[in-house]
Amino acid sequence: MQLMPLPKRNLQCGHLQLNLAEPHVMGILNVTPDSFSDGGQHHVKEQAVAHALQMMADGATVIDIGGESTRPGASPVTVDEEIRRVIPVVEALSQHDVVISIDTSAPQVIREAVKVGAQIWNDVRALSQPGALQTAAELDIPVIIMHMRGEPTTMNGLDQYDDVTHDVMRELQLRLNDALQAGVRAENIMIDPGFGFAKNAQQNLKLLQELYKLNQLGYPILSALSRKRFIGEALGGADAQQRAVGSVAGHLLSIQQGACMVRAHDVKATKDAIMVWQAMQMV
Ligand code: 7PJ
Repeated sequence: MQLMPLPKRNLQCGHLQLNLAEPHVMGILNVTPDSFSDGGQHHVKEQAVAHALQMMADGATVIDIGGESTRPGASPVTVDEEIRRVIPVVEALSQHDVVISIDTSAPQVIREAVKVGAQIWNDVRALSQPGALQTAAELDIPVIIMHMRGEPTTMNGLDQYDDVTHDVMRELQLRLNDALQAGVRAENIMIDPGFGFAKNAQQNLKLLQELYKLNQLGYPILSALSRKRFIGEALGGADAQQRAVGSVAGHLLSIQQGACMVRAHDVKATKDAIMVWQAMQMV
């Protein structure tokens, strides 16, 4: 495993810059009708935009827009449908002072989104779809490379690890190598352990406990465990709506270990926790 100094740098997102020396909240904006935690209530463009503006007021510096549900067993959507859901929202938000991230694996979707103002490619499939590596290199925008095994539909049986943190790092490194090889610039890369993707509850907790180890890979870390099942299990079986405080706790534990961005549904609570952590850091 390659050892590199901890990167604390700026992420250039189009005309906007994120200073990664301080933690950022990425607010989740689902524009899927079957979204597990929104119940599809933000499907309508106006509602989606209003929700994004509220998250910005609450402290989100990035809005992550997703038009494809990646929860286990979710039915796939066509690229056209994803574009139809996502683009109008990107167009509306691009008028505002916020970084727009697109949660997609489809090169066509990110290309269309960038044309209308999106700045970050958040790919849970780590640039594995046909044409994805080349598209990321060509667009020359920040990309989030997440660890997963298989597909959201098949990943649940793929949780055999010797040492989950070590294996996740090794498999992430392979995706990183491919990205760099294809011409993606290191300055544009963020990494994500992929909580809940081909991992059971114990493995997710182990990854959270050892998240600091991912700093060795040499890229800024995004932690995304908002309202996920393992948080609910740690809470003794809380359903998605009851997982906000547990998610804040998990995100703060991630930041304490070096994560510089957290992807959250509950932006205000997350931001408050980060502000307490920052106040402590200042002493
Ligand atoms: C993740 C994501 C994640 C990144 C989703 C959900 C499912 N993007 N998109 N990391 N999860 N980077 O929010 O539970 O863990 S969709």
